[in-house]
Amino acid sequence: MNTDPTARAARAHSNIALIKYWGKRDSALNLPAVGSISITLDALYTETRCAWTNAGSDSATLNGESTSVERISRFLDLIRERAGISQRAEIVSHNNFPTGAGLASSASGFAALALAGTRAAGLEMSTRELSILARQGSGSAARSVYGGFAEMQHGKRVDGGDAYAVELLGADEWPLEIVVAITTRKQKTIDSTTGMTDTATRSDFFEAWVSHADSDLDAAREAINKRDFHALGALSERSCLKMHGLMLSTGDGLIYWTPATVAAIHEVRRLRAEGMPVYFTIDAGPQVKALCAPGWGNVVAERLGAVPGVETTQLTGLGPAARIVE
Ligand code: 2P0
Repeated sequence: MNTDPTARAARAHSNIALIKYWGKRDSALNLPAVGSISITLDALYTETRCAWTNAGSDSATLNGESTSVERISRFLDLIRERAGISQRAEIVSHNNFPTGAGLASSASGFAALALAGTRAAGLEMSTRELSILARQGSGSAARSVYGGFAEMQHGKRVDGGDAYAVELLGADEWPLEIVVAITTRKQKTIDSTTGMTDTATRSDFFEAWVSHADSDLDAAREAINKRDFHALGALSERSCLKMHGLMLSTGDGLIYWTPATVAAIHEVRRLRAEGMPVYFTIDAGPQVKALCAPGWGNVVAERLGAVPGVETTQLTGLGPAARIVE
């Protein structure tokens, strides 16, 4: 039970984008250049406790180890400003999955922090306001405020007031299964923020990426509304490959894949050729996520687990919205 009125803990789940976000229209406000559509994952989450204290500075631990507070403090400033407080925060956070390895730990992390931090400061925000706040911590965090299927809107306003996510479907309305194939637990060397900021100025393909994004979103929304698994799967693979093409065309080339990533891609296509309803997607990291029609996760996990270089697989369904746990 929570006995401290200035402390709250929240749990938020990671998400994976099926239609990808890559690129910003405003770095200071963290406004995305393109919208995105994601699914929230049940098995992967962050739990974060925030206590506002009279300490001289913010402090944070992640999985029991002290961590840099620079980005966290900038985010906490937004909550302090909104709540009219000047206290510092003590943040204790746990990820139940590898951090910074292409599994969207910043999405679940900033969504959990946004909820715990605002509630501990006595703020009751609408889900939309929370999504706008979480976005300023990390673009993908705007989506982790919701469960099931969420769409992040790029918005048009310069102040970002219309750049928030909305829920498209609840988790139980289309119970897809996802197999996460982990190929390495190492942290990536180029974080997403740096990578996507580079892309806008150092890829010849950026304008083409942005100009096709809305039609991909329209098609994916339609596939979700119709529960058309093959249409959504094909759009997801294509969005993933277009994003990685964009990354490869950035400067010297942002290459997040390893040989095991490529082997897993081919295995997913082999499974599909055998008649299984499965498609892949990959974020800014080497892990492969296989999107499976309901009931197919176990067999896909077994086959992906046997791919050389795949360390382990994890099967998950769609998860719930961010929520207070203490
Ligand atoms: C996504 N990714 O849509 C894309 C696909 C990774 C690849 O959003 O700079 O950590 O904090 O807004 O949210 C990862 O980027 O980047 C991401 P910032 P974020 O899920």
